[in-house]
Amino acid sequence: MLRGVGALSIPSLLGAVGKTAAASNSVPDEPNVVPQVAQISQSSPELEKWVEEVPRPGVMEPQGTKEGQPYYEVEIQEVEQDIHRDLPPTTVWGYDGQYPGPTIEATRGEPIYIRWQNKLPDEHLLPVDTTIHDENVPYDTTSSRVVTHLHGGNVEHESDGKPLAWFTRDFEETGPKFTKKDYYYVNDQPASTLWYHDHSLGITRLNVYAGLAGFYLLRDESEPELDLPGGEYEIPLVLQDRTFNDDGSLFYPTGLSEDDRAESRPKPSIVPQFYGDTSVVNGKAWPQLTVEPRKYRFRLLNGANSRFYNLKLLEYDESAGTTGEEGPSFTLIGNDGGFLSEPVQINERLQLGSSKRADVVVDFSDYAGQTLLLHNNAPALFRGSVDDDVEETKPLPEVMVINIEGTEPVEDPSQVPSRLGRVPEIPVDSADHNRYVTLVTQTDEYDRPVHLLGTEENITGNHLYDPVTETPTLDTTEIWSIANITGMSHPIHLHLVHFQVLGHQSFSDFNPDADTIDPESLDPPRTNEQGWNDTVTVDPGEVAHIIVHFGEYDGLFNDQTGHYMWHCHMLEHEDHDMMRPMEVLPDDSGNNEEKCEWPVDDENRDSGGPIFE
Ligand SMILES: [Cu+2]
Repeated sequence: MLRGVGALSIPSLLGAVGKTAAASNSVPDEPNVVPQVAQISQSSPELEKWVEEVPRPGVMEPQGTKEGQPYYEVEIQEVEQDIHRDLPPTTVWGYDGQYPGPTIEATRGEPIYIRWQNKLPDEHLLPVDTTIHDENVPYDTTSSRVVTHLHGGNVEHESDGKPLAWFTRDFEETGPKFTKKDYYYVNDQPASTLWYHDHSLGITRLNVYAGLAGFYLLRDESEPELDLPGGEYEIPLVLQDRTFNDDGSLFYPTGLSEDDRAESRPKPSIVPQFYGDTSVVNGKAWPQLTVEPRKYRFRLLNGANSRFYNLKLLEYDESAGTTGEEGPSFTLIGNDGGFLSEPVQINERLQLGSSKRADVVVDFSDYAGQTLLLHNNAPALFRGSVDDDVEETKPLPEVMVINIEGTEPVEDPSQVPSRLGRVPEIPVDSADHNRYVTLVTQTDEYDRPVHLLGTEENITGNHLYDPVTETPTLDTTEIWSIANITGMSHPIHLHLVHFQVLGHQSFSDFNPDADTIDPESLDPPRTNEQGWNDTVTVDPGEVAHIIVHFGEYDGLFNDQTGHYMWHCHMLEHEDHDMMRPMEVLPDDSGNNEEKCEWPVDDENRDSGGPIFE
């Protein structure tokens, strides 16, 4: 399944870009396309592995009702939490004081309200680079800025939790796109594994790393009829990587330690990517999971800043620390946007870029009394293949150990039905618009690599504050051809919508001038790209083609217009500066001046008032 750049070298890639882009633009002479693994000397203290059980996040309870619907208040707090037995308590940021935050259990067809409340102290927990969007971000607010995005939420733009809708403690100061305190989640989309996390402009990587993430499980009333493993046999697992200081505090770099240009760079400075050396699952370092010999449903989420996971269960000798035969396979029943139409057994590896979810069932009934390792073979700085030099690329092979109790299978009434969700195919010939966008690397004013998103007209990339270029119209269908002309893979996320992956092809085979995309000519979607996705991983040297309908489709999803975002979900990239607005226009007239105001109005931003009504 995995494909690398292979014989296609970066220079030939750029040659291809030059050819196709010649009419409209040119590629810089020496773009910084060769990625660096961040040279960071810090390592975590020695922690004994597999000594503590993986925690299960609690479930959030509503405080009352609003407009007859459940109403939640969630305080974002700084707290101390035990991440590992051998570490002093770690100061983290948590929703309701918990890292990860408590799970929100929602039901399709039942809207809820949430007031996210900032109760953070004055100082940020981690080193803040104040040069990121410094013309548009106040770095001198009296508390850290937060805003909570519901990832995968088909929600109104006022409740999307977009980066410019940030607010400080007790809503004292608000960003230019802040419009309301009580977010409204309509829950009119297929049952799925959503998650909520911080999305504040310029500091998303730090706020999420500090702990601001949690699950949002949207369920369908008919879901129990599927007889999937449920209750204590259904476990959400957020996979993350962290590095710790000896005193238990979270380590996050202030810059690249082996950077010969460090003198001319801001201090602290954002790093191009960050990879922690310790596996943390549901807020526990190096945890173990104890299960019965039966089927379990896992809601897997890659909640790491930059790291890719490429997962498989292997038999494991815990005392020797060695792996053996393959363990049970994952049966994929859903991904980002809900159930697949039918289950798929993953025989290779399950790949998850940052923010991707996989809803899987694993049958442990043949493994009573055994130990398994959740094994990851994705190198850090993932380039779509797993044969990179191991030393250079800081892999994190050991994610979590699973101990299966007992000596023989236990009674298990659960099943994996052959039919799951409804995924009506969006026909390629229904597309109203083909959009060609690019992923590129440039250098910023401090000579640091900066990743950007470009368009057919400006292939070398736009910055966040450049005028909006992605303006789909409600109730139309678009094909986005996403070309990666950088040296690494990027998980590309669209807010608001779920799309279907048409397939992938080599950049050199791609003709942006063609009138249509022939799916037959593409490499088919990867196993975990079937069904509804909100994030697609695009490997270097390839083009990923997705088809997306804006608005309700065949009775699924709901109509929304307004200002949203699309971006790379490697958090260091989305902060700097691989994020762009996406404006969903209400109709074909294009008459949307009120809602299309971008860049933002300085006067209104200074006064903290909303300009986006
Ligand atoms: Cu990226």
